Amino acid sequence: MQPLEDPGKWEFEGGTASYTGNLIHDAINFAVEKHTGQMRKGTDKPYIQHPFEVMQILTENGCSEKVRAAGMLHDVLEDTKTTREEIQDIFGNDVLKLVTSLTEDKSKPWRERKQTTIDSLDAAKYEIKLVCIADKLSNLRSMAEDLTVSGESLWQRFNAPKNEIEWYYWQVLGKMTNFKYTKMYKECLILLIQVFIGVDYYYFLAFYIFVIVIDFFYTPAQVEFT
Ligand SMILES: [Mn+2]
Repeated sequence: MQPLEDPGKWEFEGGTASYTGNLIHDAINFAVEKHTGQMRKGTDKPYIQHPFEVMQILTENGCSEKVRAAGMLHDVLEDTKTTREEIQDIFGNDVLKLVTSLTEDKSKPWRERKQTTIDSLDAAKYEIKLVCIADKLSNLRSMAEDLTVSGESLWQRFNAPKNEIEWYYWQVLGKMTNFKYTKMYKECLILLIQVFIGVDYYYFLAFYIFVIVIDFFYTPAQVEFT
């Protein structure tokens, strides 16, 4: 972490946030400023809760400062008027590259956009994949929460039907198998099953323990060759 010194003001369109010279502090201030007034789709929750959650997930999973900053900033290019130059000036090229890779082209139709994202994950750097999993986990947590509040009407808020969203999430998770031992990957898997297949976490856990117990006691029968 760099020291908190050289306080000043950023000057960008519509914003006057203080900057500190510290990557994480600046990413927080920048994202808060840029997402001001935005709400999460179909809810009364401030949008900024989502980037905060993504950054928090990345912190819990031991990610570097640059990855955490990219998590905080991952939606500014897609959902606000932020320019690439602004990000480059304040956060440098590495963070810009991460944020750009996580930005979808919203002028394209939903299915095409998602297919592009899925295909890009094959060659994506691991830092990009980390932010991508954290983003999906944050979204899945919201879906699970909203499902208990709004029930199936939740799906009307999305730009695609439920089965298409399910397809997209399974495809993305399928590209993340090299992270299958991380906490966030496991939580994604549990929530995918809970949200789309409707099997509650506790049933899933009971089943998981059952499999482990069976695996522990099961010894294959001796095969004799004569
Ligand atoms: Mn996001």
